[in-house]
Amino acid sequence: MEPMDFSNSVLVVDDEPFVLRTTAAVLGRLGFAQVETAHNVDDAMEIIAATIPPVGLVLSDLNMPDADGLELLRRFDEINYRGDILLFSGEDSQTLKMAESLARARGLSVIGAITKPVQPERLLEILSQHSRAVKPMRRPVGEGMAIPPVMLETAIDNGELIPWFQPKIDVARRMPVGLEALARWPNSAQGPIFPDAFIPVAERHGLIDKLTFSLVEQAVAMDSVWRQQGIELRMAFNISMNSLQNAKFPDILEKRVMAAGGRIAQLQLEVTESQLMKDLVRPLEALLRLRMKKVKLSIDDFGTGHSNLRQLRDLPFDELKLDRSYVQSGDNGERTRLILESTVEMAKKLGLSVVAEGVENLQEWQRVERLGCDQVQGYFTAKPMSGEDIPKWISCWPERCKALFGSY
Ligand code: G
Ligand code: G
Ligand code: MN
Repeated sequence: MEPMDFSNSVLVVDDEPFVLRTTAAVLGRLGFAQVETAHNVDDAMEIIAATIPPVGLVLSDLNMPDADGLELLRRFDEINYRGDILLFSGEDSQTLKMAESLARARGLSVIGAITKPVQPERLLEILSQHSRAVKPMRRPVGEGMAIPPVMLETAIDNGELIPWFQPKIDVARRMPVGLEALARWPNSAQGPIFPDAFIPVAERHGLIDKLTFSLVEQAVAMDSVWRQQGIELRMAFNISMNSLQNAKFPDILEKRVMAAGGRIAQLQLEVTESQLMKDLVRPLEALLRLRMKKVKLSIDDFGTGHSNLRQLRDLPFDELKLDRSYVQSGDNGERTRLILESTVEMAKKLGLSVVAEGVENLQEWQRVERLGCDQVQGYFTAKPMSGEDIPKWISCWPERCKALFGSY
């Protein structure tokens, strides 16, 4: 087991001053150099944003007036907090367990949930069991790369950001039916930069429309050439929620697509579920307008946000893309399987086509096929590739398909 790193800050969140003082004292005795305290969620978030060394561990009470520990978990999720979390509460252990699973479901790193009062021995036991404990939190995505917005803008203007494509395969026919365009910046001054780093910068600095339109124009131009060669695949683009805040976005997009020689009705647009649920009213106008232009709409990364299918029923979507965390958690047992089964079943009843993302092997393919997924997108069938490689990939597919599936 790795030695514990006590050089990061620790934060204790509790509304009771006495608990704060005693817990902080215990942590100090355990060897933490810097112990911060917050008596509510807002203060906690400020401390996390401002403290150096970064907060690598948060101990939080579940029950607080106003915003409680569950709210804290939601806000951690929003900022992508990557440090460890230890929950404590006067609640019964069942409630604590459920809070723990909620935090895990949000992708947070929970190292334990204990009942109050917090015993020093119990705390030490948990901390020493976790070699991951007390590591620095990940910086907000993109910030670590420190991409200056002017550099990104110049790169977009110079066409350095290009679309790559990942095929979507129809499960029943085992044929490619679509391509998802994924932004790539292969030759920046610092080498290749991935979308996780530059998309947030583009969103923060008002460059996301410019980026999207540039990719759409390039991809649509390639698509027209492919169509002349008889390759007809629906092209999908990821659309930021920022773009959909603007009711004019659909019209501008349509003009750009036409200028590049394509038709907007041939496109599919993907909106990430977790972004979607934040503010439904404004984007709804843009989404409806897109639908009236016969664009196909997808909910991306389904299962990472907190919507349910009933909320989605009234939104104008055609397709649901199951997040790869569901698709890949194959042997996670009965409950995951049940959730998956009923999600797919309900989605289909609502008339949505279901795409399984992140299928990496034949076993996962078979599983999502049994579930009734309509399409698959994943490394098993194809990794994202450059536009130049697409025609060749298409022509090799029948051969490759035989090799992949064998006698299955
Ligand atoms: O290939 P992958 O690493 O390409 O993409 C990482 C993430 O970046 C995915 O969540 C994907 O949706 C997002 N992404 C990729 N290209 C674009 C794009 O052109 N626009 C937006 N908004 N997101 C993109
Ligand atoms: O837009 P979305 O968030 O769905 O972006 C798709 C992301 O998933 C891209 O980053 C793409 O490179 C990645 N991806 C596609 N197929 C697979 C796969 O089979 N396994 C893994 N790990 N990632 C995948
Ligand atoms: Mn996508």
